[in-house]
Amino acid sequence: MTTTNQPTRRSLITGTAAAGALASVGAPVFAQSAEMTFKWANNIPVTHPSNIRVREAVEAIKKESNGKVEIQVFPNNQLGGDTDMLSQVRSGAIDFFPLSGLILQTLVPLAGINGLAFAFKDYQTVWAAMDGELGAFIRAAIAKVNLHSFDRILDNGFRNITTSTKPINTAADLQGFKIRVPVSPLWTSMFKAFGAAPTGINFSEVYSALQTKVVEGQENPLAIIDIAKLYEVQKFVSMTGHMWDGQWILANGKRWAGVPADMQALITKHVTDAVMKQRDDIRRLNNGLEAQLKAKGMTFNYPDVKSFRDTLSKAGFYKEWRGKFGDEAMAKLEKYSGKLA
Ligand code: X2X
Repeated sequence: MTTTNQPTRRSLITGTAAAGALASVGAPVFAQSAEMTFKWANNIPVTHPSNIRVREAVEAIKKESNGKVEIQVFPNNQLGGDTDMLSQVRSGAIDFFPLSGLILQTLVPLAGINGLAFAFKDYQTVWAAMDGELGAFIRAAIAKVNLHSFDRILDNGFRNITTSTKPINTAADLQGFKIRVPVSPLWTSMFKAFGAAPTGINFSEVYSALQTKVVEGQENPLAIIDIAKLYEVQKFVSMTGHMWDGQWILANGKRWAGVPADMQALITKHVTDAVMKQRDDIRRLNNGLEAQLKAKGMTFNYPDVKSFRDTLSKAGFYKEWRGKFGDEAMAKLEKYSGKLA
């Protein structure tokens, strides 16, 4: 089986052999010059803007540090799925790891708050909140578990539902629907409240879960649907835009604290620059992706979101999460989103 969004055995072996060959040529040079070597790992295919911009940042950091700071990037779940990588960044086995706040929620409950369904009406509101008071409040909670989080969050995007079986037009179409969600309490709760049958699966397993019909559908931004080639195993895109999701760039707290201040500043500068460019890339990608995905055989529909919001309200979804996040946090969110009920 060759899936495009995860390394096959063959590509892993070839990759290792290639790395070995390179190492025998290049390693002594790096070993002598790099004073600090870091591992950066993520869940996203190499062609995604997150990885393109990170590679640029890594180059710039290496150059401006005169080769002292070397960051190795392991994309596409090479080091394991998200829940695995979260353990690794905590233990120090990896140093930098971009992760959805909603998946981080298993460790930092508050980090899922931006995923409350239909909280953000547009990107302007998203960035005002996440670069403003709401984001600062979330990062303070992240710092408490000894993870450093860079100030600017990567865009993943507004999420839409795809299926192999039928378009989702109203919330009623989700009744009993077998859908993959990321491993996260808020995501599972949301789709249960819709009446669906959600299963928490790491992104590393999503393509094959869809291909083997373990689940009928999933939800993701258009950029992911395209870049991870989910159109090969899904037919319908229902533009629910039910939540906005981004990735906090996390660093192992102890390792980060040990990096000299000037090097911290250099890394932060280029990481921030990469994030701002990545946001712009995703915005531009989104504009052309519907036409591209249609050309690849997908059928689009634009549901009225009212039935989805009403279903969540009736199921007590907002009430439950208001209780869990607490009034202070909800006030920070609602400053941007308006009242959620
Ligand atoms: O796992 C997903 O669906 C993804 C790729 O969107 C996240 O990183 C949350």
